[in-house]
Amino acid sequence: MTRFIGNGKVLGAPDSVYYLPDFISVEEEQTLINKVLTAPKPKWVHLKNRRLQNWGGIVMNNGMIAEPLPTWLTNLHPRFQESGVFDGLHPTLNEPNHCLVNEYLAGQGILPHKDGPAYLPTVATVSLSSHCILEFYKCPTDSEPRMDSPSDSRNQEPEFSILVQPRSLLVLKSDVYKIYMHGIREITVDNLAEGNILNLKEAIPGMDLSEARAQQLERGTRISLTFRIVEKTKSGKKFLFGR
Ligand SMILES: O=C(O)CCC(=O)C(=O)O
Repeated sequence: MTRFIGNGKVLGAPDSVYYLPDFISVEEEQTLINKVLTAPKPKWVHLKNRRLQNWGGIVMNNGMIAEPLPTWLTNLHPRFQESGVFDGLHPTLNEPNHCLVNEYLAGQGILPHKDGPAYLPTVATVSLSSHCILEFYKCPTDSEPRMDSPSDSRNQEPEFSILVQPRSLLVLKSDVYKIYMHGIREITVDNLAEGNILNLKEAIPGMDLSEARAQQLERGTRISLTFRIVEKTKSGKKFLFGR
C-alpha cells in the first residue's frame, strides 16, 4: 500500500488536511509507546491538562538550540520522505528536526491554538494508544493564539473535526496550519454524531456513515508524536555566544 499523503487528502476540509490510517504497525506503536514511557523522568514537562516531552531542542522566538532527535523518532523519517510529508516547504529542509510528544489521559485535551511561525507550515502527527477528535476553528483575524498562549474557544463551535485513530498519521498544511486553530475537547467519550467529522469513512472503515455516526468512542490515554521543522537552528554554543 502506498503511503503518499495525497491519497489521504480529507475531502471537504480547507487546504490541506491529510489522514493516513495505519501509518505504523501495532509492533511499531508498542515500541514507540515503550520509548516514550521509559524516557528519563526530567524529560517530562507537566502541564495542567497534559504532560509533554520536547525532542530536538527548545523552540524560542529566534529559533532553536538544536539537539539531534533520538533514533526511535528518526526511524520514521524514511516513511515521511516516502509519503512526501515535508516536501516543497524549503529548498534544503525536508525532514523534521523537532518532535513534541504529548500524553493525554482520558478527559484531558488541548485548548485551540495555532502552532506558530517558528516552524515551517506543516505538522505531522502520529497517534498512539487511543483515538481523539481534533477540532478546527477559524482564527479571529485580530488574535494569534499559539501553543504557549492558547485561545479559550470552548463555547465556540468548531468548523470541522477529524477523528484521529491510533497508528494513524495526520498532516496539517497550508491554510489549515496558518489560519485555523486546532484543539482537543476535555471529554472522556466522543459521540460521533456530533460535530462535522470529515473523515469518518476513512477512520471507521467497514461501516456505513449512519452506523459510524451512531458510535460513542471512549477515550483512553493517548500519546501524540507531533513532528515539525524549525527553520532557524543553532548549536548551543553559537546560540549563547552569537556566532
Ligand atoms: O495531540 C495532538 O494531536 C495535537 C497536539 C497539538 O496540537 C500540539 O502539539 O500543538
